[in-house]
Amino acid sequence: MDPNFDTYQLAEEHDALRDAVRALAEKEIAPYAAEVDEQERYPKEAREALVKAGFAATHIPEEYGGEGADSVATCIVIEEVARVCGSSSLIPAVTKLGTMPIILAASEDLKKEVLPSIASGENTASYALSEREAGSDAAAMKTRARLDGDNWVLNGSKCWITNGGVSKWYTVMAVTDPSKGANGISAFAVHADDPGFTVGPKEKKLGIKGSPTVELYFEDATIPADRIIGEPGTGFKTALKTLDHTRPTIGAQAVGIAQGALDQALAYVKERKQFGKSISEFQGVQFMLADMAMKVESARQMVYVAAARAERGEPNLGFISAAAKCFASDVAMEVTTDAVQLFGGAGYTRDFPVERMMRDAKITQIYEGTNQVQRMVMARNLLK
Ligand code: COS
Repeated sequence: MDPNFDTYQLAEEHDALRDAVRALAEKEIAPYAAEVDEQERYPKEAREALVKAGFAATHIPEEYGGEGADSVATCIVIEEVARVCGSSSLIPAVTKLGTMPIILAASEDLKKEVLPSIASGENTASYALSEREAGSDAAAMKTRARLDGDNWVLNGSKCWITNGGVSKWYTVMAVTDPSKGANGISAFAVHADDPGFTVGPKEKKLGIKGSPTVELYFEDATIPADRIIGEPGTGFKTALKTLDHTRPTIGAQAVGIAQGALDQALAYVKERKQFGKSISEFQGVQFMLADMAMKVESARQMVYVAAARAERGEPNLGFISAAAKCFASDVAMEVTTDAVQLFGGAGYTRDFPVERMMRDAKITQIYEGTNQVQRMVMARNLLK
């Protein structure tokens, strides 16, 4: 056997991409991260910088004007932005989430209608699956869509819509045949200007405060018939297939937030002196740092494997995408909490970024499916 050790590593292009995104993130996104959080405002500087550099929606295929970057590359972009600002990393992450149903299942005409303006950075997209009474049990949704001549007419509401109000395009799942349960749900592309569609006020959140989270309302919202994504009744499967591709991106966001907190902690413990020496000389501190770095690296590897498998179009992505998201987000919560601990009292103040990172990490255990749902998905895959 002649093992080829070159195969289990990132491509040179991935390393170059990381360097480029890290440089941009540190120069053009990090300086605004605290302000974006404090003022709960959209990170417009990050959006502009990402668009200008071609990093806002790298996953869009070249035939629709995009970069055609592979899934690992898109994870690297999200990870490096998240390392300095969790809110800003949702620009590439949620745009992938909002457009993936279209990329996976829409007609060629609909792809051509939606994707180019996302690829250029002119527009972003959001994903609308959850409702107030249908969170983990997504198939229990109540929003209805009925065909009326040449139009679909939608009624109901969606909630927890990340970057809602900013996005121009929304992938919306709605019931078209209530007698068929999950197989009576269809997916639609809704535009912000469609009549009968409105956006509610922003939620007041613990973290990712720079990313608006809103409700969407559909009151006889009327869209052209050809804005259905795929065949009627396929919307729930498209929604779950989408999550198979995008849960690794939340894993990437979590890895980035954790790495950011670890880097801050490493710098701080070298500077901070107690008992007449740098606290980095204490073995208790060293063991914490080692554990933090070990967990971040494990999470990173799992995220890239999940993304690579999604990129190859492998079947049965359920286990690995859920595992990557779940593991990485649990790691992010642990590592950011430990980073605050290493900063001591200073870590609990907004003078340093680790308390923001700890607050931002929490959502990664909740959205794109709670980590309890991820464990359900993993267990179902193990037992089937
Ligand atoms: N890809 C494609 N199809 C899938 C799939 C996947 N990954 N997983 C399941 N399906 C299919 C099933 O095979 C089933 O189809 P058939 O009836 O034809 O066999 C259908 O989809 C429904 O699946 P299932 O019965 O497993 O659905 P449940 O209602 O039990 O829900 C969970 C499954 C809980 C996993 C799903 O509702 C979920 O992921 N919930 C969390 C939602 C979420 O992530 N929300 C966050 C929104 S984004 S911020």
